[in-house]
Amino acid sequence: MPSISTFLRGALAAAALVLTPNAASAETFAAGDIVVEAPWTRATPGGARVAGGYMRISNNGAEPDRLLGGTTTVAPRFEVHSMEMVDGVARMAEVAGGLVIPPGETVELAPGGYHIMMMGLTAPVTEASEVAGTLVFERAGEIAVTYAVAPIGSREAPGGGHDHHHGHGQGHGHGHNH
Ligand SMILES: [Cu+2]
Repeated sequence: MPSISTFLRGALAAAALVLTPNAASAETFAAGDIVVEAPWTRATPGGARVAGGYMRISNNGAEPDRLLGGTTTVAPRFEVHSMEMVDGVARMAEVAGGLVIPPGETVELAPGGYHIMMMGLTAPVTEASEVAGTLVFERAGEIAVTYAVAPIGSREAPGGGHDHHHGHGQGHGHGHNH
């Protein structure tokens, strides 16, 4: 008959196996009612001064919040931008007053639309770069995030999408609320 400690070791090993896929992807960051999923940026060509950043931001609270700004390890300036086509030309502009995240909704920052802009890059971003920083929200406060880095010119997050199910059991260890 196995001792209780053998049993516990087995249970802990099983728990570790279940948690490993989450820990390895490490792509959800949260504070208060705000959840930030899958932040990513892309490698920049030599001489580039700016890099965009993308993510999904969900507000699980009952009040609107706003993304006001932030910091990154790769550039001294951080702005929240919109992008729209004006007479066939893509125009970026800083979002005045911060990007509103309505209660119960998810706002997608993606190429061609809202994004964060890291301005005045101190070195090129490469796929080996560690890009980290903070996002500052009006209500939720500061959230520390790390960005996955996609290849130069990439239009989507590294890994090509966001629904990875490798056959691990449903309902274990995931923090998703939608
Ligand atoms: Cu921009």
